[in-house]
Amino acid sequence: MSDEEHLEADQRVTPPGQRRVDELRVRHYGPVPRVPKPEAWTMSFWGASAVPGHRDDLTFAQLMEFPQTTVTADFHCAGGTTVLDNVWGGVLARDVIDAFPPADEVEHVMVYAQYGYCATVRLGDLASPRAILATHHNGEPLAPEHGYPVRLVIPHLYSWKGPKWFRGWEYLDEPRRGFWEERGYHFTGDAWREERFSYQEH
Ligand SMILES: Nc1nc2c(c(=O)[nH]1)N[C@H]1C(S)=C(S)[C@@H](COP(=O)(O)O)O[C@H]1N2
Ligand SMILES: [Mo]
Repeated sequence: MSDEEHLEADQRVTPPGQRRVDELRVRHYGPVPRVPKPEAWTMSFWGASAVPGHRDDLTFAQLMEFPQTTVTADFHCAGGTTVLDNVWGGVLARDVIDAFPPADEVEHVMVYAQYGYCATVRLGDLASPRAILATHHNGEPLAPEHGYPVRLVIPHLYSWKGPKWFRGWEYLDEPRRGFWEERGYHFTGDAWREERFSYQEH
């Protein structure tokens, strides 16, 4: 539940430089994967794991066995649009981190989608209490173009940090830039600090 939901829309605070729109727009690079059977969808967790060299695989059905929850959150695209009060249903990313923990020194994670899209996130952002591997949006399963069967949402970061068609993550021992971070976008991407572009890092 977002803290501000009880306020009228015109009293709500949104991150600097954002304008409100009523609905999610479809925004992504490349094609929408065809997913005939979500049972066949797999996710992998590897890299600098707590158990060196360990790789974990999870099927969609196994992800569904984690505790299910909802997170109500505003959604901020770095292009400047915000959609208020999305209800995301799914599994908290921190529960998956607890099941497949990183090595102690890990600070960054590369999150992957189908077809190679990836985004860098700080482990602390991925483990934050409202970061969710979402299978549902406003009570319905995700539409194909919005990430079916599962996408990551980290509400306080710009939404490019949340891959649709989520395929897993890699714990990094050295920081590395993902798809947009390599193309001029900010390494950490906190919407409340307006961290849009890589030139702001210096
Ligand atoms: N796999 C994948 N996920 C992605 C992207 C992408 O290009 N590929 N774009 C990101 C960006 S920039 C935004 S704004 C949101 C858009 O989500 P929506 O299409 O559900 O509105 O998805 C994010 N996740
Ligand atoms: Mo975006």
